[in-house]
Amino acid sequence: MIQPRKIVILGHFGVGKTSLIRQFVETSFSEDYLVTVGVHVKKKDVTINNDSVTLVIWDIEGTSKISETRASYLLGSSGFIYVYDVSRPETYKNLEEQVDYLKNQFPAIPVMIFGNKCDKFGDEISKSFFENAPYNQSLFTSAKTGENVEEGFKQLTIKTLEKHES
Ligand SMILES: Nc1nc2c(ncn2[C@@H]2O[C@H](COP(=O)(O)OP(=O)(O)OP(=O)(O)O)[C@@H](O)[C@H]2O)c(=O)[nH]1
Ligand SMILES: [Mg+2]
Repeated sequence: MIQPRKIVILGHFGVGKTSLIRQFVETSFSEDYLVTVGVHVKKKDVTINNDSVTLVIWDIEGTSKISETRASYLLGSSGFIYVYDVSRPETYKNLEEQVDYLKNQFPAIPVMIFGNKCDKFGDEISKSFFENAPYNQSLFTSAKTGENVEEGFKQLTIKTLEKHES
């Protein structure tokens, strides 16, 4: 039996945390913005190499600083997803600092960075800008089209399995 994995989705307000989870768990998307207050927890089983792993996904309210997040939301996590919105610079201006904070506080826990709303890439928002440091570790996702959403959650699940095995 593989232990369930607690995954916490972090990032500024409105970057698409709830939408990414909805796309991943229910394969649906809505243009409406309903601010998350507090925390919502959803579960989904993923299959990795014929093994089923239950993800317990914590959808928390947006915050510009992780240090202001309640400690109880983060405790006991197996993985973190830090989400920014490629169309809103204020959501990635402090990205490095936020990811460093997580890595310092939780050195053993894998972190994935999602550059979300990648369906908006085009003339005004250029993908190549994000492919340069410090954003080059991001996976570009779209909760709207579903691009890389399942893939991203699966990559993180694999990382959590590697950590537990070592
Ligand atoms: N075009 C586009 N819009 C998106 C995408 N993801 C989310 N949105 C829209 O962005 C808005 C905010 O989405 P949410 O998922 O509620 O954002 P959130 O990060 O959960 O927000 P908080 O709970 O307030 O922190 C909504 O209007 C969504 O429809 C995406 O990938 N592409
Ligand atoms: Mg939300």
